[in-house]
Amino acid sequence: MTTDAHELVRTLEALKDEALKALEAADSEESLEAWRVAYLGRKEGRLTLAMRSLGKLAPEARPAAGVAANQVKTALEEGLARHQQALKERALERLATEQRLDVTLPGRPLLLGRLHPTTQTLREVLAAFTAMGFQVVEGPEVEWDRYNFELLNIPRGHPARDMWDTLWIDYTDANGERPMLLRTHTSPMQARVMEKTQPPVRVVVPGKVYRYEATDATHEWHFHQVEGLAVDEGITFANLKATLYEFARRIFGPERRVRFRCDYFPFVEPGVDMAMDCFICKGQGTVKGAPCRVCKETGWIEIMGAGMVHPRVLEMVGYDPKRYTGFAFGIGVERVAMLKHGIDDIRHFYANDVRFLRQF
Ligand code: 2U9
Repeated sequence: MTTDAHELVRTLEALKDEALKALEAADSEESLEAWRVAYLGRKEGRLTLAMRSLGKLAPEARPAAGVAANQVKTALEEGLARHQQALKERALERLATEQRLDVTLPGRPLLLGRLHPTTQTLREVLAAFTAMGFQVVEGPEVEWDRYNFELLNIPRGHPARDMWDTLWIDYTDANGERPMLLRTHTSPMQARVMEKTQPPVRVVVPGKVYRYEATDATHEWHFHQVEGLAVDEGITFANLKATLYEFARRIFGPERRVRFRCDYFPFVEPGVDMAMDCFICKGQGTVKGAPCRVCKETGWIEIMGAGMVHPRVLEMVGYDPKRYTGFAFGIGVERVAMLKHGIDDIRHFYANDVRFLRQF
């Protein structure tokens, strides 16, 4: 061998000693990989660079130096494989001792979400009406005075406005008036539908409504309504009764009976309050001799308001009240859910307590 060849072999031997020593210190997958790149890396690995200089030796010196270089390479590769294997065995040992894994244990159940009770009831109510041919439409929660009140026959300054304690939006128009509000009922959307389309109209409008009032067990400052409207030629109070009777039976049981009594809403004439016989005491007022708490001994539960659309409301949206008649109704969704599930306080719906919510 030439002097150059001897020198290269010595360099290779020194590299081997250094590399194997460094290998002892590598005790993780990452450090083993860093070691492999440093010594055996295909581009910049130190052994790779050293082996490249074999080409610079005299041809007769190459075979012997080449053999030495290959031995070093084999030693490094075997060292690496040995350390990788040892690392794997150590990890397995740790699994078996420190973190015992019982693969026969049943899996942890996934926490499944569910629909809020208001949403469940809302969908049931809507399903009852869509089955009878009503279409579902939704409208804005921020409304104009015109749609929330004026087009519903509740002009400015009219005392009937006191029926709806209103949350006004802090916006003043050119006349110095505050015409923007949070809708107090979903009725404005029925007015919008009538303004845009000609009869026949059969819509139900679900959504959130707002009232400026103190909360207690039966009042919230926001709640959900489903309101409905049917306008066509020849619609009568009999259609109203049949539709709402069918609704009561679908939601509260096929044996339900209903009762209609006069009530006042500015947008209907006549207006009615619909009650159904109590589904707990079957209209008796008592359960096993004790007073029925659900209907407060009356045998009846008031469930919704309704009426024949006021001719002036039809006129204001451009319908001819001599040709068209209609009926409308309004239901409080939380009230229906409270009755169905025996919930005694409307505030539970908005408290976001999973102990309440997971019961439905
Ligand atoms: C138009 C015409 C008429 C909707 C109606 C009621 C009667 C009613 C209440 C029930 C419980 C609201 O949620 S509640 O507090 N609603 O009693 N709503 S008639 O009548 C309309 C609506 C729109 C254009």
